[in-house]
Amino acid sequence: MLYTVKVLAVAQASFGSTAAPCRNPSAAILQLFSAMTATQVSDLEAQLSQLQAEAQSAIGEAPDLDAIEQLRVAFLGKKGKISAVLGAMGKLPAEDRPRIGAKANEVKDAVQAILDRRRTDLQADAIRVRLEAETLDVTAPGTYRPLGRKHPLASTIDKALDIFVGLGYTVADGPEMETDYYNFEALNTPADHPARDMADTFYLPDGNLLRTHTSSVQIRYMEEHEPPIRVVAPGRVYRRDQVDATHAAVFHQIELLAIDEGLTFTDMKGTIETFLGEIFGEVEIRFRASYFPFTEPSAEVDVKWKGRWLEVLGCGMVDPNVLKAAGLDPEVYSGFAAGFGVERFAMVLHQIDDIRRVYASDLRFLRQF
Ligand code: 2NL
Repeated sequence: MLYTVKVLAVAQASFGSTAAPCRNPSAAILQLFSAMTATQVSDLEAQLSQLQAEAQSAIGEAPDLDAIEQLRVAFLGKKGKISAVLGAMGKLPAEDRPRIGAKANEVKDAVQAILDRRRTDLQADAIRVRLEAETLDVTAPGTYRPLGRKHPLASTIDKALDIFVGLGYTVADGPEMETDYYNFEALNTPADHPARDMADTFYLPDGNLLRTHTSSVQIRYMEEHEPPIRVVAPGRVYRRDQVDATHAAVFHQIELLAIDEGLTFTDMKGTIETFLGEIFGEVEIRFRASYFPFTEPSAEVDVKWKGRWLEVLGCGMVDPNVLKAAGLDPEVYSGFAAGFGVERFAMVLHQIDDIRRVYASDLRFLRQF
């Protein structure tokens, strides 16, 4: 390095002394080199050895991989110390070139080897430090996390939906705040029907209401989908009931709806028998004639449970007026629907005596499921 600077200074001085601008500066430098004495050549050799020693101690002290890289650039880089010497090689007297060149390459290889060794050592150190820092005590006691479980309402909903999905139904949901149209009007429930009484429904100041069943979801579904329709709608519903052991103001319902050409009451019976058989096991079932504004004919279904008839579900053939409201021709399409309360199912299945228990979030109760 030092040497190069010296030579350039001489070269510049020599150009400066020439009156005309020099057209071929490298020729001028060459001339200067060829005039070099034996002392200057051995000087160069000494400088190369000096460079190697310098690299050896600097690299040996390099604290990290970044420092190694900086040293690599400083010694071996394109603009590094050794390149500076190699670059000047062509300007040496021809007889000295091979020797100095060989020496320069020797130094270069030596420095590269020193760098590689130090880099490997530093990497090994880094791995050792990390391994020590990340040592895992496999004998340490674990962190206790209590195992959660499904709420009986959630597991009842899941079980019912699994069965209907197995029968080819699609699960749908919709808003809990509804318009009068989707909750009543489209379901053949006229304005003077008792279900629309202020005493049964939570009306909101803007004229909307809290849905009293999930049928509204199915009306919305019919607006968006062409038959054949197989849809099941689970969700929270609201009624202005006096809360007691068997009534809550907020409870959960699952409704199903099937619309197609040629669906009959027999299709409905088969579907409901299959579903109840899956949920309750092999139980006796009976259909009793009933009334709902949105179905005709309508029925209520009881299961023989622990020796007694228990009402569990309402159903019927979709009323032609409901089909018409959904834009379907009742001469072409028919369908059946059914609805049941999830709490009631859960209470029957798990022998829960009071509906309020399933909302109380009392772990002593919930842990049993
Ligand atoms: C019950 C009885 C029922 C329906 C719900 C329904 C829905 C549409 C059209 C016709 Cl979109 N019907 N749903 C039909 C019969 C009974 O629920 O006791 N629910 C708790």
